[in-house]
Amino acid sequence: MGKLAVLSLAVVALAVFIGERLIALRHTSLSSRELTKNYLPNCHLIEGIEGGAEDITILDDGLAFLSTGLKFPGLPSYSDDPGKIYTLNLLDSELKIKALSIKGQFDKDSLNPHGISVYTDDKDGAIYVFVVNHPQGKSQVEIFRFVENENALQYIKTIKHELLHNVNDIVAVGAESFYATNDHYFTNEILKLVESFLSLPWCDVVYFSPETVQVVAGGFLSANGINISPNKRHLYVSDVLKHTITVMEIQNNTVLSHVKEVDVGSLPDNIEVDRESGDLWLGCHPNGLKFMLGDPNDPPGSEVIRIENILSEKPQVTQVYADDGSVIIASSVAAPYGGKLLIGTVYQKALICDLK
Ligand SMILES: [Ca+2]
Ligand SMILES: [Ca+2]
Repeated sequence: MGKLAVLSLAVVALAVFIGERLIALRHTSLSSRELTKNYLPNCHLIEGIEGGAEDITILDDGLAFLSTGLKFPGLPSYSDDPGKIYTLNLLDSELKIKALSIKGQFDKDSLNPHGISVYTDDKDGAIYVFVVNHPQGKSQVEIFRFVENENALQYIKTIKHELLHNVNDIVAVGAESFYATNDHYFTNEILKLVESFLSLPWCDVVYFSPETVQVVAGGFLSANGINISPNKRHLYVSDVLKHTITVMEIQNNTVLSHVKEVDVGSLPDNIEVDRESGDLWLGCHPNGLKFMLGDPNDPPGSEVIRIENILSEKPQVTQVYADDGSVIIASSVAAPYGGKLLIGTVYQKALICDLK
């Protein structure tokens, strides 16, 4: 075969490969999906949140923690201020956010908070707040103790580890231990794009404790959310590019067994779990292409999905809220409490609605 023929074949093969990838990515991003509005009653925007509340979690007594102001490579940022953690008391009719002050040797200006989780120590009632932080684009986990009477966070420690390289979300399982998800395998921005383009399932879940750090689950295209069942027996991991929630049973801290995957038909981000019913609440990106483009004239929408009876033969997957972006853009978390639903977004606003 002549050189020209070999070259022609190579070009054709490359064109076929790129064509196949583009079709696959259209499916992965649900890029042709249009949303029908499905609003909840009595929704209003949370005053003071303009630069996103990527993750939210709520204590048993109705006090919500909001991780706000994330700046993430490739995504818009509507605020130049450093990130902040706020509380919001859902039992207070005012529903006003309060910034948590940070005490101790912590560089507040570098706070770029992403996933959060709270852990209550049964022994003394101490509440620990775990925050994924990306100062200067790096990945680390900050552990604070919540000082309720001062609405403050007492800085305890920063955890860095080579396995915690692209941390997106965490779930705390002890005062110093947690599971974390990585949303990419590579740390180089160009290689991250290659990873996504090739749909490499190389993302993982890492268990961390002062004694052990190890990968405990893998095979994810991009693991963007994690949480635990109320009885602490099952872990849930969202794969935003596979549109699934993976359920794993915790045999012991570092041994997880795969139970199932539940398809949600949208790009799921963070997971909150209703303590009483065990239902999963997912902040989802209904159209991944619009999410990546972030065009304010054709904004990504928002979608909230609930999964009931996830361990049963037939989990019920229900859309609770859908918005084409005209109310809130790029929802990433939905946290229910006492008949209300708090919805946070990656880089824009936050909304509170009644559930009925
Ligand atoms: Ca979280
Ligand atoms: Ca996330």
